[in-house]
Amino acid sequence: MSYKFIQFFIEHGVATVRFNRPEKLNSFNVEMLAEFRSALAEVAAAAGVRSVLVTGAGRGFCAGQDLAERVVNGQVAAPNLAESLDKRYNPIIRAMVSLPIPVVCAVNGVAAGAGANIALAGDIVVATRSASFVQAFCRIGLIPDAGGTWQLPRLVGRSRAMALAMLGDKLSAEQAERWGLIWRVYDDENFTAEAISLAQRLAAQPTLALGLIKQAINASATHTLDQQLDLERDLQGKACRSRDYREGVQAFVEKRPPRFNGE
Ligand code: LHQ
Repeated sequence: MSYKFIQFFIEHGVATVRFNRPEKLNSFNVEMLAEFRSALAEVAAAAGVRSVLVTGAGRGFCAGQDLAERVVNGQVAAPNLAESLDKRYNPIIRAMVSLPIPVVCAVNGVAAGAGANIALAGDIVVATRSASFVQAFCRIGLIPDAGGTWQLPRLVGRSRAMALAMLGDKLSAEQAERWGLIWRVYDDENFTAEAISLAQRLAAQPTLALGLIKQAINASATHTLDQQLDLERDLQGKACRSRDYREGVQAFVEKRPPRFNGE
């Protein structure tokens, strides 16, 4: 499929989605949401894709919902945002989380509203030093959506989650890294190269095991220790039957780097 508001390409096992409405800080219109969802479906169906890189063109990552779309003839139209979440945003979050390969969100600039929470749905989130995160929802009378109320307290604890959501202040990438909201900040001049290299490194890892790691860590959010021990037993039972497990151990005893093929 060809896309108008995102760029999508697969190279060396990495599928890249770049939001591409830079003049609107990559805010989501209906078409762009549909395109992002379709690209994620392409990734899920493609053979040989072993990691995903989600980033933005220009000075923003994504400013959330395109608010201009909500205004008709100068008036804010009576919206059904519940339907918009059900049909558009929630399937995207579910698709990102259920992909059995790592998703890197490379936050190249401001990430606001649903744009911030789509970033946080990534498995590894990195940001350029000048980037920022804004739970902008309360500024316009909304609540954090796209998984924000689930992610924030788990990532930074209740007190910080509450203040971020209720005040809607900009959080710098550096503070986000210090708080554990994201994995790492890179300097602006190295950012693109570092993000690509991270996605490529993940694509060369034992993909099947990485998918099982993702499943286990995500499940832990709602599991007891007993349930998690059972899940680890079941998933390790799968991991040890993979070709990459045999290769990993073989390479270790032969004192050479492993050559994982993802199977
Ligand atoms: C924008 C936007 C934008 C349109 C910047 N829309 N044009 C909502 C409803 C439906 C269902 C589900 O859930 C949601 C979820 C949401 O995402 S609600 C939250 C929506 N997002 C926001 O409230 C953020 C609005 N944007 C901002 O607060 C600022 O633009 C930030 C803090 C992101 C960046 O500030 P600046 O760096 O000062 O940039 P700017 O404000 O000058 O924006 C640059 C351009 O981008 C500007 O256009 P213009 O033609 O004047 O140059 C903005 O109008 C446009 N833009 N965000 N969401």
